[in-house]
Amino acid sequence: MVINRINELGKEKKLFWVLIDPDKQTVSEAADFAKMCEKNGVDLLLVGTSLTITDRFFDTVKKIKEVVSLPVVVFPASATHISKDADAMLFISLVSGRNPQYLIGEHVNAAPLIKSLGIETIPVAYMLIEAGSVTAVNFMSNTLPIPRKKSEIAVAHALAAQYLGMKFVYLEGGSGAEWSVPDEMIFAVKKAVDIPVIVGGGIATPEDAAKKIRAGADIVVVGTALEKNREEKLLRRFRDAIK
Ligand code: 1GP
Repeated sequence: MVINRINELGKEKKLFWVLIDPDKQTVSEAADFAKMCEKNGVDLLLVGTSLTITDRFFDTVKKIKEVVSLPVVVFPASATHISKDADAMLFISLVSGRNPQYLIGEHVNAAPLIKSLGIETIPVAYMLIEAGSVTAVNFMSNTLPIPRKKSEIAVAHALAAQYLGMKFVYLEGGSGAEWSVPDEMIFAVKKAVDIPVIVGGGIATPEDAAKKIRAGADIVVVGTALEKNREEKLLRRFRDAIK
């Protein structure tokens, strides 16, 4: 089970996850990048996109799975992103919002197919945090983010998610966000909950990643910064900053 692997590894070290967006690259570019990630210390690959612009999603998951032994996990935007080729999928409820479609609706649509394909699901409380301008995920989900200075609101949501039995909290600025999640908020959430805290969105430099770890993140997710600059050296700098 991927969740056990994450939890075992998480006992030893902080984890570095990379998000691969199939809309931003060809299938073979994604496969080459996945191999580069595996070679340079990435712990897990997420595959996801907030809009589906191309038809590459499923081929990308399949191809990446063929070329790496890292866990490949779908980060779905909706019930249409169910891949039998991935090792698991994040089963994310957008708990910071009050849009029932993303709190439970997409999940109900997805559940029967997930069951019949036997896909592992990883329950994640997904929380959008104000990050400068409106992000794709804010707009597409039709939800308001939690204000940056209101750590106590983030803490209340994270605790509620833990009491509901969710296994991870994901503090999300949104892909390509102007500002990453504030360190004070990460610190407050980490202090309050017992489940691992994932932080992503707008983490543009290894230094910023290190700050998120110091604030209490257990797992850091990087996408855009590595899409812009696919260098092994940068991957290693992120890895060193996180670990
Ligand atoms: C988005 O947290 C991820 O869900 C990654 O964000 O693309 O800004 O790194 P970036």
